[in-house]
Amino acid sequence: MAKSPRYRFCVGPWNFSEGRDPYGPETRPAQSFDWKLAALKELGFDGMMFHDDDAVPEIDSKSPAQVLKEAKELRKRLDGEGIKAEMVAPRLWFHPNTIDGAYTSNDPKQRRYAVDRSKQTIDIARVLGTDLVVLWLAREGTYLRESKDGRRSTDLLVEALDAMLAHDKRIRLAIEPKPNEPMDHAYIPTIGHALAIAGLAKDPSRVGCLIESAHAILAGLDPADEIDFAMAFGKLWSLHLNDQNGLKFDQDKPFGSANLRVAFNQVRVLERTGYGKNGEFVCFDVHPFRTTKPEHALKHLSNSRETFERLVEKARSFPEKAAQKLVADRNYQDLDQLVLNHLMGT
Ligand code: GLO
Ligand code: MG
Repeated sequence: MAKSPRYRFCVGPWNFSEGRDPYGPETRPAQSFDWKLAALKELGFDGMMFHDDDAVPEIDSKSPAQVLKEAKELRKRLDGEGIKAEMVAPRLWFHPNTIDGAYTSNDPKQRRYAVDRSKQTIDIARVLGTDLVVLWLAREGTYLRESKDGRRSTDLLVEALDAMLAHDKRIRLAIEPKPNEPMDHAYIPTIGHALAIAGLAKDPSRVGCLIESAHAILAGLDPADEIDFAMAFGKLWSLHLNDQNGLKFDQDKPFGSANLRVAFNQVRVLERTGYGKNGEFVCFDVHPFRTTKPEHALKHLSNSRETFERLVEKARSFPEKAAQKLVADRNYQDLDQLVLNHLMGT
């Protein structure tokens, strides 16, 4: 397999999932954190992503001091294993206080809960040795348009960003947009929205973004273009590669599984724009197919990485000169076939 020394790989504990969906229970047994950490090492990955309650389980029942103590213990474990914590994300979509949204809830007490929990996430990130906090704004949107005021919600989101930025002068916030699911419509559906709202924050230089392939596809966009756009702003601080077959629920398929060419173009722009050169990780936000047997439950991760590495090879060996000639001649017909032939290996 190709070696891609520039890239560092990572996944989150939730990517070792058990197959539950809204219509049926788990199809594989749950594994412990230790098992997941060992698996990640065995796969040769370099980092792990954390929700706040992945880092400190049952976080809501613990005192701030206890939370920090457990975070410190985790840091020790990770250092001992040579695994970096890539980011920490506040899980603002499980707790009863987030039922009507978090930062944009109509209830001021619930909004306070969301901001306080996010500040604690920042404290955990600091202990784990990362300056990156990811905000997947899961419930910041509406089930029905009339239930919230979009302008006010934008102001509330900016207020929340400012509160987090003020809490720690070094922390960077990466917004992970997604247009739908679990909401009907989300307030920050695309990278354009994420970078625009970053501009309203008190310190825009510390608000950037994270692109997930499936989320871009769900917005009807090309993930490669989203990557190029974010890189033009110097704001792509993390990446969730996966795949998605059209406008359905969020499928989190293995990278390249649904559309190899779309995957190729993502890798091509990463290569072209130098993603990873400042230490950014390539994360796979993928899940096993529900039918997957326990003994195959790591394949979605190793396969995603294999596809990525092979596409890096394809990007590096792309017949650039021949392609440029066809571009100059406006011969997009043959350019199309050149790409297909290259991918098919002929
Ligand atoms: C779901 C998101 C989710 C986030 C994770 C980190 O659609 O992709 O997996 O990436 O919670 O914030
Ligand atoms: Mg994601």
